[in-house]
Order: sequence, then C-alpha cells, then structure tokens
Amino acid sequence: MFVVATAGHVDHGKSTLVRALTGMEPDRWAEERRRGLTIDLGFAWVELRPGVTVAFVDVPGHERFVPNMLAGVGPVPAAMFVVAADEGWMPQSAEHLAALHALEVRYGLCVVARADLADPEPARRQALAELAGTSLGTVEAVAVSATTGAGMTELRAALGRLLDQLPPPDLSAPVRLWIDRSFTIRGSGTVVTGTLAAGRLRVGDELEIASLGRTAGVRALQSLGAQVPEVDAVARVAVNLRGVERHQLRRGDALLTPQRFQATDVVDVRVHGDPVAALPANVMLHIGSASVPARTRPLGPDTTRLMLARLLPLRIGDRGLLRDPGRHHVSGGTTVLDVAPPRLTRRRAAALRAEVLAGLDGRADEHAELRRRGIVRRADLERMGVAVTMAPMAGDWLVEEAVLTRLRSRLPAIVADWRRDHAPEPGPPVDVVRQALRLPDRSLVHALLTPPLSVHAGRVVRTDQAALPAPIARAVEELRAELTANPFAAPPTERLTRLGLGPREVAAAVRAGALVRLADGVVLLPDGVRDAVAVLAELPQPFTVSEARQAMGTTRRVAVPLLELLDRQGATLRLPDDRRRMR
Ligand SMILES: Nc1nc2c(ncn2[C@@H]2O[C@H](COP(=O)(O)OP(=O)(O)OP(=O)(O)O)[C@@H](O)[C@H]2O)c(=O)[nH]1
Ligand SMILES: [Mg+2]
Repeated sequence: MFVVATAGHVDHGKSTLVRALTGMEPDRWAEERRRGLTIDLGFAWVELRPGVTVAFVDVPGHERFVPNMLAGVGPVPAAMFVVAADEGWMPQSAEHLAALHALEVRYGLCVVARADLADPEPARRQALAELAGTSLGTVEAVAVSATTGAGMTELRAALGRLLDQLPPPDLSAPVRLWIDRSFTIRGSGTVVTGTLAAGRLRVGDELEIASLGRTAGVRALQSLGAQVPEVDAVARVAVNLRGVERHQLRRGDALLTPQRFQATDVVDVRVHGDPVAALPANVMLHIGSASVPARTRPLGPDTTRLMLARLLPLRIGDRGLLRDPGRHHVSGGTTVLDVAPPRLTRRRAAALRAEVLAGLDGRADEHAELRRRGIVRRADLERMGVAVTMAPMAGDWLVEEAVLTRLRSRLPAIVADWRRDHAPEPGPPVDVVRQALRLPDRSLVHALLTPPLSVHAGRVVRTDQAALPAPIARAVEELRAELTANPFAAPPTERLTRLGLGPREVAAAVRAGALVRLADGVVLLPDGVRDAVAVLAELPQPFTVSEARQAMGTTRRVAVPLLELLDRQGATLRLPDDRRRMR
C-alpha cells in the first residue's frame, strides 16, 4: 500500500478529488459534510491498478485547521497538491507548501482542480513554479474536473507514476506509529489509527505507549477496512489495543517497538528556514502527528535547543517543523541532531555546544556519536536512532578508543596512590577505581584492566611484584631479612642508598607494593604496617605517640609518619589532645 496526503487551499477541491478517485467519503463528520468544509483528517483508499492500492490522508485547507493538516502530513512521504483553476495560488497554498518543504516531502503531484470553471493554465504555471523551489522540486501537473470527469484518467496514470518512484519502506525498522485518531468500538475497546511509515505490526505484539511508558497488546489489526493478522509499512492501519482506555491515548501519542525509543523533552535541532535569531521564544514543534509547544534556546545561527512541553519519542535525524501559530507562519523545518544533549550550565557551554552542533547533520553515525559521548550503552545509542555495529567492551558498554587509552593510562597511578595511603592493603576495591575514573559501571573497571593489573578478591591489584627489576627485588629481600627482628626499624637513608634503593628505586618498589613509604627516606615492609595495627591495639587506649613508639620499639622518625598513615587509613583516630585510639 502507498499513502499520499492531500494539500492545498481551502475549498480547492481536495476532498472532492479523493471522493472521485476512491468512491469513499473522506469527510467523516456530519458537520464537515453540512458545511462542505474539511475540519479534521479524512481517510479513503482505492486499488489504482491490480495490486497497487493507494490510501489518501485528506487534510483540511482552512487556516484554522493547519495543525490537523500537519498531523496528517507528518508521517506521510508523498503529497497530492491541489490548486483550483478558478482561484489560483492562495495563502494556504503557500502555507501548505511551506509545510511540505519544511518536512522535506520529496514526492508529489500537482492537480489543478475545478478545471471546468476556468482555464487551468495560469494556475498550473504558477503552482509548478512555486513547487519547483521546494523539496518537491519538478512534479507532474494534471488538470481535472471532478464534476465532468475530465482529466481523471490522466490523474490516475500520473498517480501511478508517482507511486512507482516512492522508496521502499524499511520493514526491519522498529515501529513508531504516530496516532492520528483514537476511538472506542463497542465490544472491542480502544482503537487507534495512524500511518505506519516503517516496520511491521502483528496481532499479539506488545507495543510501548510513548506517553504511558508501558506496553499494551495488539488485540486486532485492520487495514483498508479489513481484519488482518499483520501489516507491513507503508500502510494506514487501525490498531485495537488491549488494556488501555481511549482517553489515555490521543493524536500525537505513539505506539512503539518496546525499548527502541527514548522519550525526551530536550532536543537540539538544526532549523532549515528562518534564521534561529528570528525564532519566537515559544513555538509549536510539529513532528509525526504530534504538535508540542516548545521554548527555543538559540545556540548557533541555524541551531537551537528546544525545551518541549511533553516527552516525545524522538531520534536523531527526525524531521519536524516549527510554526508560529500566532502569525500562521512556518518558521522552518527541523532536523533532530541530539536527543540527549548535555546541560548548558558551565560558562561558555552554549558556545561550545553551538560548535559541536555545527558539525552534525542528523545522520546518526555510531563512531561520531561514541566520540562525542566517550562511554555509552549500546542500547541507549540504538534508542537514539544510531545503528550500532561495534562490539561492547563490557556488558552493553561502548567505550571510545581515545577514552579507553586515557582511562588505562590513569589506572597505575590510581592503584599506586591508593596503596601508598592504605598499605599494606594489596589494592583498591573495584568500586574505588570506578569512582576515581568516574565510570558508570563496575564492569568497565574489569574490562579496562590489562596486565599486570587484575582483579583479585574484589580489589584491583598488581600481579607483577615479582617482576620488579632484579636489583630492587634483591634489595627488598635484604631489607626483609633485616626487618624480621624489628619490623618497625626503618633503615636509615644511608643504608637504603647502600642497598641501591635511591628515591627512584624506592618509588618503583612502592608502586609494586613491595615497600611502604612513610616519609622521605623512611620505608617499611607492608607487613610492618599490619603488625603496627596489631601492636597498637594491645595498648591501653588512648595512647600517646611516645607510648606507641615504645611499644613498637622504634623512633619518632618512624612512629610519627606511621601513625599519620594509620590516621589516613582510618585505623587510628587522633584526639584533640594528640593522643590516639584504635577505631
Ligand atoms: N465545478 C466544480 N466544482 C468542484 C470541483 N471540485 C470541487 N468542487 C467544488 O468545490 C467546493 C470545495 O470542494 P472540496 O472538495 O470540499 O474542497 P476541499 O479542498 O476539500 O476544501 P477543504 O477541505 O475545506 O479545504 C465544493 O463545493 C465542490 O463541489 C470541480 O472539479 N468542478
Ligand atoms: Mg476537504
């Protein structure tokens, strides 16, 4: 099936044409038929030739009902633009064309209607000239009279050629059915209708309701007035939903493939039309069948942030339209550039953001998106509309290469610093490392580690202490022998120097966890710190530095920095009178 929307000034013959083509009545309401005026969207269809069915979304031309028109056109890829021979180009001709152009509708046909009332040539010439400057470009034009039937055969042929040009829908795409009507049928419950632009619907599907954030089951499907087990895009479709009240759904809401769309009320967009500086502070965003009030926050010359009055399930690249309802003015089309933009709190944030947006075009490229975000869940990127082929690093997490390198380079220092302050612990708990690197998930810590770092008993440890340079390892072993008698007798600096343990070697041994550095030239073995805790715990509490020193059989040179280390580690508590007790 193909779906084509009508467009054109009020009373130019759109509904009459749809009626003549389909034999169906597009004006559904008694009031519309009484007044001869379309108010809301109408739907009718016809089998144009065997196997080729076209459904029309007939829109109102009256200026008051432009929002209804936009809801009908939003999800439809092709338009039948109608202009009356006897009236020619009129204000809503212009506004409808501006809307089609803003929405970047590329496929169309021009019909000069009521050709029995006047020479169609002037209207045809002007309409074609107007259309030529828009996304519709050069289109076929057909003059018809629905009253006499003249030109109807040519119109059917031209429609057929238009349909042949339409690109095939993406049937594997997730469903986002923008609702244009909702009603109840006695005995069946809630039914919604819409234009299915991509994907496939089946009876039994569970669909997420964008506004409710929960799913509802598809009880039945109708297309072209018949019950069907499944519907492929593109199609007009009526969906009978289980477990939803009619009043919970309305035009502008959407039925979604679960988990594939993220609702957002802040988007950064490019505006194709008026300069952003000329946008009013409050506009209406029309997208799909939705129209939502939005506040603008201009960023670049053609980019702005939109703060939406309601959440919408939007993706990168979505095409919408901004309109100033007060002035009946289409400000321009919009391309969604970012559906999860950063907050603009820091100084210069808006200027930096404008620079970023200047480089975006609404095509959701996985590498570019990951580069800008650094770390992101694959599913979140997909919800934004990014096709992801990259493999996650851990769980569902994607990490950009440069970020990965930077994080990895920071790891050894984080582990070493922590060990220095927490000796003799073998290494920081995984969550400490996660926080230090501001990672969103522990699994990323595991994935970041490369030898000699690894996780052991919930801590990030180095496994290469044996891999210390041999002279240093030997020197440490000598120290170990010297310290067995008294683990707190830190050797004098001269002794360290003689062992070959200058500041650089000491630093390496500390990094490897083989030594604990208390102060310049004052080192102990990790066991010494552990033993100190045991010794101090035996003392009457609280104790003075001097009592601690005597209990450990060492000097103030060791005792003072050792106690300070234990304070930092939280093993001891320093009281106001300078005494300490174990925690
Ligand atoms: N003589 C003549 N009258 C026509 C023709 N097509 C439409 N009309 C008349 O023009 C008037 C408006 O026609 P509609 O089809 O309702 O126009 P519309 O574009 O759908 O109007 P809105 O939906 O309100 O924007 C009606 O009185 C039709 O009978 C035609 O080909 N010839
Ligand atoms: Mg009409």
